[in-house]
Amino acid sequence: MSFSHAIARTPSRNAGDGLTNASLGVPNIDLMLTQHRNYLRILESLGLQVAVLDADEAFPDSCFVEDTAVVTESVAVITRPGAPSRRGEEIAIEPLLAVHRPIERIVAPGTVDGGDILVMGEHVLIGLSERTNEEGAGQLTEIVEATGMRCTTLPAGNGLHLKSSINALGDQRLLMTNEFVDSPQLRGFEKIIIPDDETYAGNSLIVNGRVLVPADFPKTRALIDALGVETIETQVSEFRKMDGGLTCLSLRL
Ligand code: CIR
Repeated sequence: MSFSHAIARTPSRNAGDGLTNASLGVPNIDLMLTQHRNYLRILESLGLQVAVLDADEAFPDSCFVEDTAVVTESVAVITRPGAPSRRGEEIAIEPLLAVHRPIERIVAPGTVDGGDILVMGEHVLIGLSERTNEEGAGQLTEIVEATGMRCTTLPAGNGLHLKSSINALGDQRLLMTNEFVDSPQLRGFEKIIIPDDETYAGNSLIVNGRVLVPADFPKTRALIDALGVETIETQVSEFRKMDGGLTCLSLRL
């Protein structure tokens, strides 16, 4: 899938009040804003037109826009985020998506976080996690399969979301942490396994043929480089403190 647009949201000054299990300390908001600007510049350099929503202090996690929607070639599904404190973030996102795609939505009691959904070619992987429940996965499957795509549901693993640990490096190739190596649902995919001391780099992001890799994970970067795929390294340390990273900071379409 090649992308022409992205949607992002500036981190709010109270981003440190968001949800996290990371135990990496309080984020430095000025540094976070710099890292966010650098990230957006990279997306622009890859040919994407980026729409950036203003910060919203009512939602300290709202820079992690990826969780508010699932976008395929033919539909945008507005999610019902699994964390109650994040419900409502999707309201500002919907009009930006409606310009590009027909809108569908996940409804109660379903919950889905976009971070659990990996769209690769005609196939969508849906991770079941504390944020994405069976009901939400079922609703999403029905919506997406009605457009001719195929969905596979699997446990999201040890990360916050499925994409904390697994991301695409092409339509048939997955970058993943070791815990998924024997997943029956992932048979048939080429698997690039991240070293155990670099699991955070599972949250790398392919955009228009290049792979954004978080800074400070040289072994993962070298693995991807060795495939002949160009990597771009960028620092997201302050987002990591809030359990976020490269995929969460944008919706690509
Ligand atoms: C949360 O816990 O919801 C946020 N602090 C982090 C969300 C990260 N989103 C993502 O990986 N897609």
